[in-house]
Amino acid sequence: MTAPKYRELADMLRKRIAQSPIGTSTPSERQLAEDTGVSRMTARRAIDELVKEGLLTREVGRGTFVARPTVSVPLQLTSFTEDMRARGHVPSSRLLHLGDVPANEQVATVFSIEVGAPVMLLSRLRMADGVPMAIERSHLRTDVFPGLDRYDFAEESLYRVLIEDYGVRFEAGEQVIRAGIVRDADAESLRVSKGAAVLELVRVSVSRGSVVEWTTSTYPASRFELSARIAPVTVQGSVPRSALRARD
Ligand code: 16G
Repeated sequence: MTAPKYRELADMLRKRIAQSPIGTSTPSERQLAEDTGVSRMTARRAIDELVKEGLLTREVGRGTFVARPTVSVPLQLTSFTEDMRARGHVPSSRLLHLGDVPANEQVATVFSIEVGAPVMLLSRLRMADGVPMAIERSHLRTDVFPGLDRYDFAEESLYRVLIEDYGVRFEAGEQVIRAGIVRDADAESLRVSKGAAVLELVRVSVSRGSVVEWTTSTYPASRFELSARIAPVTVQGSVPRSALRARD
């Protein structure tokens, strides 16, 4: 079965939007219908869909524009679930992978374990109100958190599980933010075109002096902004610098 016309049109527009700066004006329904040979109703549905996803914004009497980022990611040790709820969005996830992988050199250095030792890899597509927001790849110590694979992380918050079920007390974290290009394999899930710009947030978090989590979160750059609360606090962590710089 082929996708309805308005979906195809929305996909096409989504790709354009991914490459357009915030505030770029988009063609009107009439213009779009003329340009692409679809009915005005189809053009309207496609635009409606993108407005609903927060990619476009309608301004009465002015037109439709590439929206400002709808979600701002705070630079704090909070979870995706909390961040989204705090902003009035309903968080959800699609599980992409959950299982042990052998630690490569990078992972081994981050966790101070032997190369080849099993570590849990949890990969999820994170969504807000059903709209893809990020792909998160989390590495966790299998020996410190045995049985993590019994959880349904499509439903569960990783931080809730770690804190409540495994007694983790996050005491420090470090995060590096870098610009990148979306991996081909991630483009479709994130609903961006291949080659689109992304922001990668690499987080290492520490509990009781040990690194417990190493997560890379990949956000489409066109939809996000980052905000940091500036506080006069010095966090003393023991995070290996290489962990934050390397790519997984
Ligand atoms: C946030 C964290 C990520 C953590 C996840 C847990 C950033 C950049 N990253 O996305 O490191 O694994 O929350 O989310 O903020 P959860 O508890 O909702 O599963």
